[in-house]
Amino acid sequence: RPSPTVKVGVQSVPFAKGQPKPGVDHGPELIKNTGFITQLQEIGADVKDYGAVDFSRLPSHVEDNGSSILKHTGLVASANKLISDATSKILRDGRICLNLGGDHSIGIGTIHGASEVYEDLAVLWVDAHADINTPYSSWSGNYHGMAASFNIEEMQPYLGKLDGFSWMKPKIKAKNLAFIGLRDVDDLERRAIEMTGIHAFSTKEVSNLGIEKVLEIALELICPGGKRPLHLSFDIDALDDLEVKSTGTPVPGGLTLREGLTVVEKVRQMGNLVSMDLVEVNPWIGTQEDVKRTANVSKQLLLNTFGPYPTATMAYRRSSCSQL
Ligand code: NNH
Ligand code: MN
Ligand code: MN
Ligand code: MN
Repeated sequence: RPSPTVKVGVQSVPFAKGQPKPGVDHGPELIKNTGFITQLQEIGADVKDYGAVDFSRLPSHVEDNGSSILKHTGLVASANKLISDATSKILRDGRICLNLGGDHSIGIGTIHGASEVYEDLAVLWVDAHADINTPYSSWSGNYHGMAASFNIEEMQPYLGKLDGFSWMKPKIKAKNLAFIGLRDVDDLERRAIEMTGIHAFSTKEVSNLGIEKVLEIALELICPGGKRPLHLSFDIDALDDLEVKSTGTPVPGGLTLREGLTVVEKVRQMGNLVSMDLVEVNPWIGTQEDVKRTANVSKQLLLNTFGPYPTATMAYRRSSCSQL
């Protein structure tokens, strides 16, 4: 009965330069301080802490090209090369790689690293935003809003040649990526989604169909039969701004915590998860209460992703509801 031991490798990815707000590089520390690793170990998961991706040799500051609105291109590029290599290494150790961000620009490297090890990787991108801007379409110049496009094959013609990114070999096909939770998408991002045929489920689909159905459809589209390896990129702002306040760009009308938990539970059930990001947790935003709540929500998500017995199943077993 006990599910086979999950083997997880956790790495902190304290990178904040993909967006303007300081503090998101302290996300990993906040999430780790919830004690989720010990809690998972106590229920039988094999979790190894790999510490933080080593950014010590990154320059602390790189002058941006003054004629461009793009922010910290050089840093984002070199950080993601390190992230990609670190991710591949954990995967080659035979563990699921759990990346604690950091802002979502780290998805450039985590997905690249995972797709180097697992050909045919599918990506489930859970986010209020599509993060499919290009260096040309982005109005903000923030790389966390472009992370998806960097790994999508069909987006390559639109990215142009950027200094520092020549190491990237994008391998994700648009049809193998699905968005869930979208509700703040730029016009040019809509165009990119339509043009490439990426599967996109906004919060409207979630309320119309229900999260279970949306997941069933999305997962069957990107990894039919659960056969393709899966990367889950979970931006905490996918959840409603009432659930999560300590994040850089909260958006109202989002997923409830229960819906978020259903996402990770379904993914776990499918059994093909190879890597996961949990990003945009920023302990420098909000009140102490907000930070506590955001940390706790993050912990719940991780426990229900990797815990052999999700809290829901426990409650169900203990109750006398078996006749249902
Ligand atoms: N679409 C906007 C941009 O390109 C916002 C992205 N912000 C995010 N993404 N938080 O998850 O900058
Ligand atoms: Mn900082
Ligand atoms: Mn994002
Ligand atoms: Mn987002």
